[in-house]
Amino acid sequence: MKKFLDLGLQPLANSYVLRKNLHLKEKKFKLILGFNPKNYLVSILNTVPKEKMFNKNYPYKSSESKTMKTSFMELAKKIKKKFKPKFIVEIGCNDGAFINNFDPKKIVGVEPCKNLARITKKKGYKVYSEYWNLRLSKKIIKEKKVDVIYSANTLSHITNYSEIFGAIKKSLSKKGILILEDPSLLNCIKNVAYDQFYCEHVYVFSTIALKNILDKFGLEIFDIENIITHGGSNRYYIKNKDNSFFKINKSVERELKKERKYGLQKFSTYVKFANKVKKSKKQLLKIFNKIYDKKVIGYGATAKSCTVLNYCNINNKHISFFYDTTSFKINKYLPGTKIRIKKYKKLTNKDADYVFLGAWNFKSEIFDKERLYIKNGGKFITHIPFPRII
Ligand code: DWN
Repeated sequence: MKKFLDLGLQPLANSYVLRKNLHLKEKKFKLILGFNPKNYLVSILNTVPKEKMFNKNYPYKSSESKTMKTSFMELAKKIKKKFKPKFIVEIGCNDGAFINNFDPKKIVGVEPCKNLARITKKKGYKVYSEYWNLRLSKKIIKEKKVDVIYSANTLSHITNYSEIFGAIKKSLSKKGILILEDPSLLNCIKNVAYDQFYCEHVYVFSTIALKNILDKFGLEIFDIENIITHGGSNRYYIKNKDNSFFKINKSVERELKKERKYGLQKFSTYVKFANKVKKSKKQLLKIFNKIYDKKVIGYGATAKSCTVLNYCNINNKHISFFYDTTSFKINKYLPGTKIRIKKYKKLTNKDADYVFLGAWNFKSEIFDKERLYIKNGGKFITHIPFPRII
């Protein structure tokens, strides 16, 4: 593994701190990014045990954003029309934002975070509150194999990818497919979105690396969609190599070409990226220092914010508080930086002169919601694709 970027000592991104624990020392780990010259996979070097991150206190809920709900709804329609599955499994079903577009008789979820599994179960769905692995997959396919396995923003969180893909391969029916959706490395590198890396994101996949990994399991990508979620993601349609029901679409070669042209197979691309990240840090700090006497708040206490703020040494002296809609985060404090999270209220110009966009990936949705604040001269700070005031 060749190292290319050191993002410093970081706390666990989704471990929001309770007020009573503010005096305690947080556990931190070294966030270093590396490139595997053999299969071109980009990953973090020090992984954290899954039980420390994905447990009954996991605070992130997919249903908090209209963008995500719409994206899931549209995909569900497409799956029903195009693939007509009799049995679907969602790995990482979170609070049911995708699953609830289906008949509960046709779909089951896998969600190790018990607080989220409980929410999805309450909606009437069967959920295995366990980590996805070979043992669980055997239990699920006891009666029938799976026509569609769907997983959004989850597989890149699982350290042992051999077990994931091995279990998926064995679970698919003859016509069965895997639909995998994750932030695209190409967009991440182009947008200098270094905050896509934190303890939970073990990998950010490129198509080139994913293809190399899948190859080892006799799996192949047969279609790719570029989608807008999470700052630009790829939705990969994957099948067993001996499944001849689906032809390989031109989109696959097109995506590979785009990535090769940008140089995602070369280490030098990541060295350039690391230099841009260092410059981005300086520029963001410059902005915060320039407006040190203004009222600044944050919007969207994301896991991504944890990386940016801790890496750039921005804390509760720079940002008074964050607004967030997620019940599990409210009245807690951002890890490391100890910035308080308050229950979301529509922005007013009395609230803040500047608003740091933690959830930059939902910029359109947020700007639409905060039209009045913007119309009255309110400003946002973003670091994507480069630090600036908008
Ligand atoms: O992969 C992951 C992604 C999918 O979700 C996880 N590892 C953890 C999490 O990452 P994140 O926290 O960076 O994700 P989001 O989706 O960018 O988080 C958005 C946050 O902003 C949520 O806490 C909800 C909040 N929000 C808000 O307060 N008002 C979001 C919107 C759209 C809003 O209008």
